[in-house]
Parts: sequence; C-alpha cells; structure tokens
Amino acid sequence: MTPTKLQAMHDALAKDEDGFWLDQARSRLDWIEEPNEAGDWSFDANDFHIRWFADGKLNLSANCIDRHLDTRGGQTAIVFEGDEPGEGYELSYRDLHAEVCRFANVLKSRGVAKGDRVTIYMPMIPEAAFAMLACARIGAVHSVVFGGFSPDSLAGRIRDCESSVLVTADGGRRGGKSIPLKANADTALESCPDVHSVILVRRTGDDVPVVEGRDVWWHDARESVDADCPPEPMAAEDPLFILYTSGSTGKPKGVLHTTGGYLLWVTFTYRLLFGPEEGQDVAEDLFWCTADVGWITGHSYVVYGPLSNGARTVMFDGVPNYPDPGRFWETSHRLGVSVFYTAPTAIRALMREGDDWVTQHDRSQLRLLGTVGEPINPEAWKWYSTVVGEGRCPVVDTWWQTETGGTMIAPVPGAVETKPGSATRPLPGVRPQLVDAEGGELDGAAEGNLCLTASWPGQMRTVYGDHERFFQTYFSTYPGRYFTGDGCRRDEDGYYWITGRVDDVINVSGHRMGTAEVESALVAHPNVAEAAVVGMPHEIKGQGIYAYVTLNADAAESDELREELRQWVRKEIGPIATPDALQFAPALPKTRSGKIMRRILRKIAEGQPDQVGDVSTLADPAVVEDLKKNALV
Ligand code: 6R9
Repeated sequence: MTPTKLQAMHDALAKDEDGFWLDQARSRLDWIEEPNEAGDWSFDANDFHIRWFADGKLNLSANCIDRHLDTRGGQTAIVFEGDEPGEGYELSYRDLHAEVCRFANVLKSRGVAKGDRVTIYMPMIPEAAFAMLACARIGAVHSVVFGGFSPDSLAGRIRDCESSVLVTADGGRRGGKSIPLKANADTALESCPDVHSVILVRRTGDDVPVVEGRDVWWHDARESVDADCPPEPMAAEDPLFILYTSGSTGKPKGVLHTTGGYLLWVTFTYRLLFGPEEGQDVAEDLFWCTADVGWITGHSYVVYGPLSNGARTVMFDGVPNYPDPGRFWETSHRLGVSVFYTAPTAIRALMREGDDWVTQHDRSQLRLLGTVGEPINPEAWKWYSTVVGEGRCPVVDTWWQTETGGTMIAPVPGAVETKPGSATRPLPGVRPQLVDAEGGELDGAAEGNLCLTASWPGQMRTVYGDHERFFQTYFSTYPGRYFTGDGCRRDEDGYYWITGRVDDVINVSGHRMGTAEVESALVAHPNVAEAAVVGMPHEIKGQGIYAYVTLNADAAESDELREELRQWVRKEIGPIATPDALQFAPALPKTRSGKIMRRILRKIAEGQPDQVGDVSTLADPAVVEDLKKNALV
C-alpha cells in the first residue's frame, strides 16, 4: 500500500469513524443481514459495554468457505505439511466445505447446538481447522487448548467453560517425538464427568483405548453424515470462541471473542499487512504462519484471517529444527511460500545455527517476512531481514495480544518505513496512549505503560463466566482505558517500541505464563513450603522462568530434588512452564505485612544483585544476602 492510501484511510476514520467501519464490514464480509451500527462502547465503570455491528447477522464459516466456492472452489485453501518433510497434502475450498460440513454434522449428531462449548485438543492438522470452522458453522463456541498442555491444564479449561464435547487425536508427532494426546485426554476426562462425547481423529495410528459410547472415530463418523450443513445465522455479537490465556493473577482466563467484530479485524489486518497490493488476487501468495492453532496467532492468522480472504494458508505440524535447522527454508521453497510469519524466539534459535542452513535453500519466492509474540531484538531483526530476506523482503513486526484478536501496531508494507526492533505505528482505528504509574498521559517521546483509549472491532468482549474480572483486569488500573500489561517507548518519530510485560506475566518463547500459575504448581509439591517465580533474560526464549523455592523443614535441598521440582511443574502445566532456574531459598524477601518483594527477586534473576535497591522495609533484610550469594546467574 502507498503512504498516501494509508493516510487516506486514517483521514476517512478521523472524519467518520462509524462510516469507515461500516464500509469495511460491508465490503470485506458477507452478511446475512448487513449492520447499520458500528462501534457502541464505553470503558467507563458505570456504563461499561463493548459492541460492534450489533444489528448485523452473519456466519463465520460461510465467510471463510462458502462465499469463495463460486470463484475459488477448486483453488487450494489449506496446504498441510506434517512433521516429516513432504508429508502432507492440499485441500481446496470445495474439499474444505465438505469436510467442515461433515464435521458440523458429526458434532450435531452428538447433540452439539448453538451456544454449546466444544474443546479442541489437537495437533496442527487440517482436522483442527475443520473442527473450529464446524463449531462456527453451527454456532457452537470452540475452546482450543494447545496440545502441549498437561492433562490437568486441559481438564481445568474443559471444566471452566463447561464443555461436554472434546475433539482430540490419537497422538501427535513433533520433531520426531510422540505426543500422547489421547492418553492425556483420557486422564483429563477422569475429572470432567460432563464430557459425554470425544471425537477422535486418527493422526499417528497409535493403538489407543476407545471408550465405548463416549469416543467416536472421526473417519468412521464422517461416512454416515451428509456433506452439506447449512450455516447457522449468528448475531455479530454472538460468542465465537474462548481461548485461555495467562494473566498476572489466578487461573488462566477464558478470553471470549465474538463473531462479527473479530472476523472483520482478522480479515482487515490480514489483507493490510500480508496481502498483495489492492487489486491483486490474495491467492497469488502462499502464506505460512508457523504458530499452532492452540494460540491466538494460529486462530487469527493460520485459519480465520487467510481463509476469510480466500488466501492459501499452510498448516505445519512440525518444529523449526527438525529434521535440521534448515526446515523453514527448505519447506518454504518446496511449497512456494511467499509470505512467512514466525516468532522472534525461532529466529534467534536459527540465527545461532549459522547462515548456511538458510543460504543453502533458494528463498527467491519469499516476498515478505513477519514476526509476532514478543519484542524482537534489533540483531535478530537484521539477520531475518538480510540473511533470510536477502534485504528484499519487508519485515513486519506485529504487536498484538490474545485480547486484541488481531494485529494492532505494525508497519503496513509499502506505507510505513521500518526500524529494526520497533513494531512502528498503530493500524487504522488503534489509539495507543502511554501513561505513567499514576495514569497520567505522557506526550511525545516517552516511555510508560501502554493503554488503548478506544475500542476496535477485534477487542475481546469478556472473560468467560466472569465479566467483573474482565473489567477489573483491563479497565480498572487506568480508568476509562484498556491497559495492555505491556511497557512501551515512543520515539521522536512517533514509533512504538514494546519493552515487554510490566505485570506478573512471563513471555517464554512468545508464550504467556503467569507467575502465579507456576507458583501454585510448585507449592502443590509435598516438599515445598513456598515459591516465588519471576522472569529472567534468556538468549533464545526471550524470557526464561526463575523460581525461588523454600522447602518444608523436613526436606533437604539437593540437585535431585531441584530436577524433580522442574519435572513436576512440567507435568502439572506443560513443557513451556518448566523453570529454567530453580534456586533454593531458606526464606523469601517479605515486607512486614507479608508481601513478597518481587522487585528484589527480579533484579537477582536478571543478574543485577547490586541493583536490588532499598531493602530496609523488609521484615528480615538478611534474607537478601543469602539470595544474592546463592544466585544462579
Ligand atoms: C499475539 C500474541 C501477548 C503479549 C503482549 C506482548 C507480547 C506480542 C509482540 C509482543 C513485542 C511484538 N508481544 N507481540 N511484544 N513485540 N511484536 O502473542 O498474543 O500470546 O496473548 O501475547 O506478547 O507482551 O502483551 P499473546
């Protein structure tokens, strides 16, 4: 897009915000009943509400599939690439239509109706997308749980949203290793008595137990249902999905997105950032977003954004370094990927392996490179740009969150100049504000906490089952504004540089982990009296997990116990939560009122023990000396 065109968008918005969004909604989506209302929202406590296009009716799966059938029925919709290079196949929009309809009919045959919740615990295979789109087709609300989560984490999420149906697979294969999805699901379901049906997809062919009456094989069930299923008309504000994400306190929150606003936001941002010039066909590109559908990036930019636009999207069920660190570039070339979107953690890991793994593969078909999930350090940005992109491909660093539905701050290619390490400027309709600790607005070049002062169509609408928590978490810290939880610097050119989380959330390899979750897993171990968890700098992961553990009086510190505790957390939550460092501490630094002073723990974990600052308010300042002496960094 040219700078003039982007400016014209900003101008149109400034002149008539509602008109702009209604235009976008009507032109980019297919409606059963077109909306006449755009945004209707207030972030104020006494009138708190968020609605977009509330009088419109549409169906998301019809937008992602049916509307393309006339013009693109035979065109590829999904390119599947398995764990082994070349293990895969392509599906056309027509194929996708039939599979999604069948999946929807199988769900219906198990009693799933509009508004019911369906949990999806799957590998990165097309059937995961079928299940998501099938839910959307019949108005069921999906909750995808990342396949790397433990049985306990899965069970908690199933119970929280009261799902009675689970979609899973016999197993998964990642980096040559097996993931026992069905076994995990069976363990989880021991504590989920309300789940009456499991739709089981065959992926590995592993021999798995099948519970009579509860479990049905997808490949059997699909034979006995119709390949057509009419899409359910949905109000724009009807719930579309729940996705659990970690926050600074308590259990993961069920972020709820609704149909019309979310779909417009992912359709709009996909086209703006990753599509070709206006007027050209989106299907000229092959788009590869490497995220798993278990995360928001997989929802918005593997499945919904690309398919809504009629694009060709890759689903990859492998890892960046299997069978070798050239996998991304080998596969990109073999499949003909032109737009590639991944996380900084993967870029940093591959950068370490040396340039040969990249340069031995032809990358001339690549035209654009994107990143998401965490701040990208300028060194990794430059390597991505010059070595992978041969200096030809724009690097689009996209800042956004599960809560925002789609990208918020990013350089629109062709229209916004990039700076290595900056997500650059807000997209049309995004209104960032930097505030100080008291909520005072900071002008010009400044560093502070990042808020958004206006709603946008893709904004989450509630925390499932706890609307009060939604308000408290995001709108009470700085009244009248949405608080992102991120710190941010704005430079003299008005460019935004996200500095990372300012709350008790750790960003491990682009995945959010709440310190409270890891702490509660640790204290569940019989030998642990108390635990405090903070982030530490990590060369590849961006941030690692540093745990301080106080043992019960009858337990002895040992390397074996340290390893046991690390494995314990891994089993309780999942591999991504495994502490990178675990320090035994005879006591934790607490104020006289018993509050743990995390600032001190953070400084020690960051390798800056001399910067712990004032410790005079501690109940026992001597504790800090021991922590410093035994620090692991
Ligand atoms: C999409 C996604 C959200 C948090 C967010 C921020 C960090 C994401 C970023 C970034 C700097 C970027 N984050 N993208 N930080 N630059 N381009 O990752 O959602 O899993 O909810 O994480 O990730 O800290 O607040 P989610």
